[in-house]
Amino acid sequence: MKLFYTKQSCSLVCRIIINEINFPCEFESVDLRSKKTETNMDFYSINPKGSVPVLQLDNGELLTENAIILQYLADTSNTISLLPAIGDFKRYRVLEWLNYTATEIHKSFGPLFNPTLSQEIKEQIFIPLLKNKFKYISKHLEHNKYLLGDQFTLPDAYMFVMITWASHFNLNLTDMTHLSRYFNELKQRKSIQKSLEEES
Ligand SMILES: N[C@@H](CCC(=O)N[C@@H](CS)C(=O)NCC(=O)O)C(=O)O
Repeated sequence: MKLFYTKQSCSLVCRIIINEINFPCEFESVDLRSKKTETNMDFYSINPKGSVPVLQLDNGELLTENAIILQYLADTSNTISLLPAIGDFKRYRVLEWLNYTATEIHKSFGPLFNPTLSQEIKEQIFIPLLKNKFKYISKHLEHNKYLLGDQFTLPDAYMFVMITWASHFNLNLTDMTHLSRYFNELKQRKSIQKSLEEES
């Protein structure tokens, strides 16, 4: 198995889960500007969408879309603590948070990465929108250690990476005490520390 990744991007979420389940995996970096991989392959030939993450399975199959790769990893390794099995309603609660993180949080960062938008527009429109979403999450975390209560599950890895992005855009979250507590605890997690070291 091989993960095509870019340092500090959303592919870090897949690396965290790979480390969480201790799956043997190779890693090949991708330069998202030139769309070339570390071994000089044209990245579009691997993923015509041009985005990381991509998981290459041992049979050559290429799987894209972060939230789907995460489900594949949890299901294939049978790690029901990360994603409960089919038949357990809790599975849909995990997927509910996973989808929210991918579609509402991750995608809301899009305009902040856009170099054609002025800093003023980012600060007046897009940063407050994201901050409101983080406020909702912080409130949820007031009575929950993780997004799903006492159990670390797939969306926690995703949310961790999203919170690391916030600091790159001067999105000050320090007044959100429950979110800060959650982030600081996640930073201590072995799989997260290992992943951060591997991408430092
Ligand atoms: N829908 C994709 C989006 C992934 C995505 O946004 N990847 C970013 C890095 S975080 C990327 O590769 N951007 C470069 C591009 O799309 O050209 C997913 O959920 O996996």
